[in-house]
Amino acid sequence: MSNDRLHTASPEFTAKSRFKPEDYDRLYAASVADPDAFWADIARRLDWMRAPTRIKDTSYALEDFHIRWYADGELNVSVNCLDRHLATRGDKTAVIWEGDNPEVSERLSYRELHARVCRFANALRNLGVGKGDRVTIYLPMIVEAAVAMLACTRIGAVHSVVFGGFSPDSLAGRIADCGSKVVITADEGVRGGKPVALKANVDEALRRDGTSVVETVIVVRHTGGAIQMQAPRDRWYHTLVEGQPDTCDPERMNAEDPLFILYTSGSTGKPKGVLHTTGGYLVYASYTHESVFDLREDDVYWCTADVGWVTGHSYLLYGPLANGATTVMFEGVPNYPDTSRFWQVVDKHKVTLFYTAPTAIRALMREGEAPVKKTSRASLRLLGSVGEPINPEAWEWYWRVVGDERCPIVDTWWQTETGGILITPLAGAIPQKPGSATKPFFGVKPAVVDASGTVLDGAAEGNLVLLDSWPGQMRTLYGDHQRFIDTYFRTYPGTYFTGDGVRRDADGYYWITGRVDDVINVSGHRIGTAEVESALVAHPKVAEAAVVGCAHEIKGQGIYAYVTLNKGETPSEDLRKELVAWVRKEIGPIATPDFLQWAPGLPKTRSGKIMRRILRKIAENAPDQLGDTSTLADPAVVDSLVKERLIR
Ligand code: 6R9
Repeated sequence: MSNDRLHTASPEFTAKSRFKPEDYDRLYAASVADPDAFWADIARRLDWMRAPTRIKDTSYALEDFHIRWYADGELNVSVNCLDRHLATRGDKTAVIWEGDNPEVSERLSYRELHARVCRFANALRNLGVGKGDRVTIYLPMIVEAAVAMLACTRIGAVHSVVFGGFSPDSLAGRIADCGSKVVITADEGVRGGKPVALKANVDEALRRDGTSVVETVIVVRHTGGAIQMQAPRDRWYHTLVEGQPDTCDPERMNAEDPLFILYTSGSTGKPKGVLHTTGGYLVYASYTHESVFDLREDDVYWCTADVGWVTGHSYLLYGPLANGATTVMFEGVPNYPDTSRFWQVVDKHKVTLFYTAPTAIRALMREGEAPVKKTSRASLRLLGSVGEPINPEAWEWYWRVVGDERCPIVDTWWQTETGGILITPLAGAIPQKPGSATKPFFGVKPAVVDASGTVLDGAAEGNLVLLDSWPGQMRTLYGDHQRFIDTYFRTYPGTYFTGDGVRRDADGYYWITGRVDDVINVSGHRIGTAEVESALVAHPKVAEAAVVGCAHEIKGQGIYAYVTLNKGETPSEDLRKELVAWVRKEIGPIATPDFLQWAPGLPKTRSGKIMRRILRKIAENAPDQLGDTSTLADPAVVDSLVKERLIR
């Protein structure tokens, strides 16, 4: 092993862990040598209405492209997450809900959750929602979000969860793209003591073009805040479920029937509707959840992600519930009422497995050790990280201060597109190096390629591709299969291109270096530079805009915008604030520019292409590394941008 700091799980941990140090190489080799046999065996963990006999049927070759897993199998996701646990785990807690207000929490047993899901599924069916219909869910982190998602799966409807922080415009685009008949929302959300006007945002969204497909808006009464109900479109959730039977016939779904759509940012303007299907997704989410988190029957598992992101789908809801685990759902934020909140919740519910994002760790790290150390955290036994590269300092702090040097850390690399974790330590079996996601999960074949697509061996740095399919892989972009193939399978033919850069060290450990496309990773959330640019140029005073990522101490990456105003407009502090607020309103608070520099002109090639490489270097405060500027149409533009740069 190289001399990076190695963390090996303690003998106490390894004594009980699912995987031992000697297991990984052998199991991994078997999984890639005979994927059919391996994944046939793993699929037995689910309850199938018809067991699959066809296992892996995939080809990345452009002339014969297809991805099918378990194609003749039939199952229902809600049955796997609920019904099958009733006999043995009916009274076990399925969901612990912890409110934004620390005084409010709720525990739901598998039996109660099953009944609530069935009642709502019946209500949806009564509204005419059935197999294949799309349903948009725009809810805060409340139990009804889990109920709504599972109810959709019960009746074969395809959910599209939209994060509650997205603006009416972003919501409208997502509703229109998939043509949802029904939108499920709440009067208001509440985060850090402040209300979020969800229903008002839906009202606003439904005034936009393309949203007239929506027939019904179902509204959960959560805060009791004042809202407008518009008859006959708007219906209260509580009146719809009243009197509904607490059983509901589950729809028989083919393994390849769509399960959900989740929109994510790409390198071009329009968000992409990533589509996952039923069988392969659930096999993969449940198996990785059990393996990576070393799940045991008595664990209390807490993933802090919102259900609006893929992590909230696979590792807050579907993975844990398919495994019969107890999952914590937290409505609030890490710093409310104070910065001890995460650890107070850990102590309150005796959380054993904790999964969060580096941005949260860095933000809490800044507050010092005291808010952590005044809590016990003795229940914790494993920690996880996801969403962006974790810097070694944050890793060591997480290990030392949060985990008291007792809990292994799993740094899990994956994407909305991958459905589940692809590169990760298995805590008992793979020693961890701070900052490295370590090794591929079973069945996963990563490779490092150079710019021309040549696969590099041994220690190497380049772009990360996957050479073969795994069951949790996305199947298409909703309504645009060609874009799916063009985006992921054409750059390096025969492989799936992740959009990430990577280094593999001499020990075969993978170190993700970040996005190599025009996607910025802000606090673990993907923002396309093109999305922010089109929001900026939509402002009447803006002529042109270019957006790049910049280093940000807490968020990992920040948003740095260069803006050229229309002739006759003058830059001012007020206008700067106005533009920043404009982007927040157009896309949502997560897309708020951190820096906005006035640009008299943008550096362009003679053919008119903006040279983002140069803008990135200026935002990195590296004006001496601009590289070749000989193709610039007007080099003077760069000098003035360098002089006026906002980060020094
Ligand atoms: C699950 C999720 C995916 C992008 C991905 C990469 C970054 C996620 C990471 C990581 C380094 C990790 N990313 N986990 N980078 N180490 N452990 O985050 O999905 O929102 O689609 O983002 O996030 O750049 O390509 P998604």
